[in-house]
Amino acid sequence: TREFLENLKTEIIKAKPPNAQDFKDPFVITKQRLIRDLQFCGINSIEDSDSNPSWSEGDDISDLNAKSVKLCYNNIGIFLDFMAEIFKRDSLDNRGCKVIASVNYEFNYPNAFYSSALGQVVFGTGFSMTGWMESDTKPVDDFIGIIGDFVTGIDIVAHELMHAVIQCTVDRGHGLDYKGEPGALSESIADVFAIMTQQWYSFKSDPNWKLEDSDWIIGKTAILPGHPGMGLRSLKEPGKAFEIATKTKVLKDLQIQHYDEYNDNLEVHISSGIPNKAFYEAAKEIGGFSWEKAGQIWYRALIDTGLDKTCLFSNFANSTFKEAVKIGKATGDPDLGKKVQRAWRKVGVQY
Ligand code: ASN
Ligand code: ZN
Repeated sequence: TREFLENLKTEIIKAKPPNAQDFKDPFVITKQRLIRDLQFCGINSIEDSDSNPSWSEGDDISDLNAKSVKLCYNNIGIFLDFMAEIFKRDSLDNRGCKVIASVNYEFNYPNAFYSSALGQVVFGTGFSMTGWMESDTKPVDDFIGIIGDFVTGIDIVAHELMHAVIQCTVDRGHGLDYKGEPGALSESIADVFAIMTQQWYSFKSDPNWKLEDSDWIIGKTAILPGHPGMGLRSLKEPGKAFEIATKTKVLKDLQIQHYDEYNDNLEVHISSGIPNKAFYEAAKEIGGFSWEKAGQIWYRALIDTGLDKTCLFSNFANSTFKEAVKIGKATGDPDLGKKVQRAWRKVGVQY
């Protein structure tokens, strides 16, 4: 059933972000170091941000009774550290820009987003009221009881920040069109760097961590405890992340994983399963940690190959192939191009 996403979309539209002009503190690109200024918007709305405390790096957080701010701050930090250490990237724009985020946006807002108009990321609590109440594990009538907490997950925070990176990089600040294949690519690239951030952080926290230990799941924390479902999306098995029977309906992950099933009318988070699965297959085929070779290939394809806003799966696949051949030559791995090509073929993308 598509009802789940239809419902979710309706909710998102109801809770849509304010216009850029409404925002009192516009995004400023600075040449400063990695500074993560977070605005704590309370649970009401972004418009209230003036009257709420904001928090800057170096401030004492011990007396700040805002778990969400702290979580958000730490997760942004992990993403920036990952980009710096693994891709030598200096913040989102590679010029050390500030990152602005708002947490606890609106009331029960069941999503997170990056707004290019606002130049910031925004996170909702879903229905868990993170930092305010215990998670709701009551039986569910509909999806309202299921979705929770968008700031706890490193992967969710990384996904939203990656949208900003894509925006800065593709088509001289235009980013990828948010529909059809470029839209699905935007969603997929955000997921790919999100899963790598999550995996890299697992490895940093436990040197015995292996790639086989990864579940390849995005958005575990967005499913409230007590409900079935691994998370919002699976790069390993797109379409299998969740299936939740409520009293009246079955809510199901609808992602597709083969180009045979693709059409331009599919919602971008559904068709992103195709390039997501291609990345999973490439990482598995290449071996090692995902960020060592597969991730480098995807990163170079994103920043170095002059992608434009209408980029199709086949264009991006071709870019990854060319980068793989280059990296393969440089690292004495002559089959790297073929491995990447095989991954795209598995999901039905030819170039
Ligand atoms: N969390 C979603 C995303 O970043 C928000 C949306 O669908 N606009 O893709
Ligand atoms: Zn996204």
